[in-house]
Amino acid sequence: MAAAGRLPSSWALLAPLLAGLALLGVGPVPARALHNVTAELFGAEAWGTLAAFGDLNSDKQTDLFVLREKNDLIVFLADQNAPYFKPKVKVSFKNHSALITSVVPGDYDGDSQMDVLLTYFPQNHASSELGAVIFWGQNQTLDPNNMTILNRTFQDQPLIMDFNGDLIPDIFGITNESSQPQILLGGNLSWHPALTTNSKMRIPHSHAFIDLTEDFTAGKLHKIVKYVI
Ligand SMILES: [Ca+2]
Ligand SMILES: [Ca+2]
Ligand SMILES: [Ca+2]
Repeated sequence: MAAAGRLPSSWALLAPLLAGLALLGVGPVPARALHNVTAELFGAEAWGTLAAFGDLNSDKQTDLFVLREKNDLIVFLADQNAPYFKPKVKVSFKNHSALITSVVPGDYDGDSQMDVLLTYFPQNHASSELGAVIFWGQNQTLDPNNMTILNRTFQDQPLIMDFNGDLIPDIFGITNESSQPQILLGGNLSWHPALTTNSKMRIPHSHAFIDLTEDFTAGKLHKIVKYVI
C-alpha cells in the first residue's frame, strides 16, 4: 500500500522533468519514414500504371510491368544505377486497337524464360469477351513479334494457377466455347474441362485455390451459386 501511495508523487516529480526535456527537443525523435523515391527509381519515366511484378531477365532483381494508356506494356528492368528501374522492354497493342486489362508474368511453356500473359478487350469492344495473348520470353527479354493469341475468349478475367501441379502456370476461366469452366494447360496449351457443374459462374468471379488435400496440387474454391471444391 505504501508503494502504491508513493507512485503518484513520483510521477508528479518526473512530469516537470519530462516536460523540460520535450521543450529542449531531447528524447525520441518522431519517425520520418516516408520518403518519395519516385525520381530515384524512375527518373523522367515515372508515368503509367504499375500492373505486375516479376523477374523478367532472371537476374534475381524484381522488375516492374507498367501499362501506359492501356495500349502499351513497358517492363522496367531493375538496374544497379539510378534511376534504378529503366524501361527496357516494350510491347504495344496500339496497332490492334485493343485495351489491355490485365498483365500476368509467368513461364507458360516451361522453358525457364519468363513470358507475359495479357488480357484485353478486342478491337471496337463489340462484345464484352476478353481476349488473351502470351508474349514469349526470349533470351531473358520479350520478343514483341513472338506471341500466341489464345483461340478462345473469356467471359471474365481468367485465373492463373497451376492446375495440374507440373509447376507450369495454367489458365482457368469460362470461355466462348462452353459454359463449363475450362483450363488451358501451360506447356502444350491444350484446353480441358475443369469442372462439371450446371451452375453459372458469377461475374466478376471470386475464385481462390488452396491445397486442401495436401497433394501439392491446387484444390479449387469457386464462387457460383454454392461453393464447390
Ligand atoms: Ca530482373
Ligand atoms: Ca517461357
Ligand atoms: Ca500446370
